[in-house]
Amino acid sequence: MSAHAPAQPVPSAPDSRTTAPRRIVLDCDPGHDDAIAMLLAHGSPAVELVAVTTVAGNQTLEKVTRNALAVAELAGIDVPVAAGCDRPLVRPRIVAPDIHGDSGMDGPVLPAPRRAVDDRHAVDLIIETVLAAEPGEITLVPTGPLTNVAMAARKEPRIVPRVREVVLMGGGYHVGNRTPVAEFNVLADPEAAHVVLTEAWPVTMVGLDLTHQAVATADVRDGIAALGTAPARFVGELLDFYGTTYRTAQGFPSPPVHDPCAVAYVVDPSVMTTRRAPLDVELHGGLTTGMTVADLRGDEPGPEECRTQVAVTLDHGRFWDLVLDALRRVGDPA
Ligand SMILES: [Ca+2]
Repeated sequence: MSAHAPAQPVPSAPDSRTTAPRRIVLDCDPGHDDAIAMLLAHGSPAVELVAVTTVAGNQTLEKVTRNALAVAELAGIDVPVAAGCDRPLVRPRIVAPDIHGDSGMDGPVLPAPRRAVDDRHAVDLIIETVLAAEPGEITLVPTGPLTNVAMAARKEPRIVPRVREVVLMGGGYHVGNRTPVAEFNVLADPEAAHVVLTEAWPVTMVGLDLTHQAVATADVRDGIAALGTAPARFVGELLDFYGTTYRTAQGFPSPPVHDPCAVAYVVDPSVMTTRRAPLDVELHGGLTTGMTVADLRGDEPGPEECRTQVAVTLDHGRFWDLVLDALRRVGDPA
């Protein structure tokens, strides 16, 4: 925990930002829960999804990019979808077929995307989007391994003070999933996670401590089914497959839907409580590589001392209301 840069003041906000939608870039590896994160972002008036970028994670880059395009197709999401890094910065690639299947999004029949992937590399699209916007306008929401976001910060450091905040799904301060202490996204590319957690931008880590509360119970799934639209049926089919793998591989009676939690925090920060804490990731442990370490000792530091915070407690009912409201607004695109 020695390499903490001084706290970065949040850039002064133009007045319009208090009412204008929060503009986000979703950097993802669809992924059942990434797909639901895309739908939540698209259907929420409080955020404007400006780009989707993909990274190798739950499956290979080729598969997760195809999945992102398929979700964009079925939900009528008309923003650039750009492919990024096909492997971690340093380590061999790991994927998660035990949870997400061979396609990375097994379960539903996916529509054939009519739209092509953007010509730009995801890292360049992130950089261009942040530099083209006003300072403090763009929020980065990574829901896969942090390779693209770390590369963007290293390639173009001018983006760092211009990003409003990084709200990431990854890590956990008291539990792991891929190992006893490491969460998949962080374990997949811990060096990238180190870069992102220690850059001089505000970071909210929405980790397993929080996302394990976001379970898709039978009631939730009934509510989704009752919507009756094609995107809602798609989510139902995603949750059928994902619920089965989570039961068999991880012993969860109902599956935790991780990635939309990060989007939900941007949509409405009151959906969860947070605690400010210095954060870093273990890179050299024999048993603990990829573990995110939060310093929760003593009083909670102020924002001037500490740029990083962890998500703690989710309002389960409010969270699923946000997801259902978004699906209702997505409707049944032609
Ligand atoms: Ca993901």
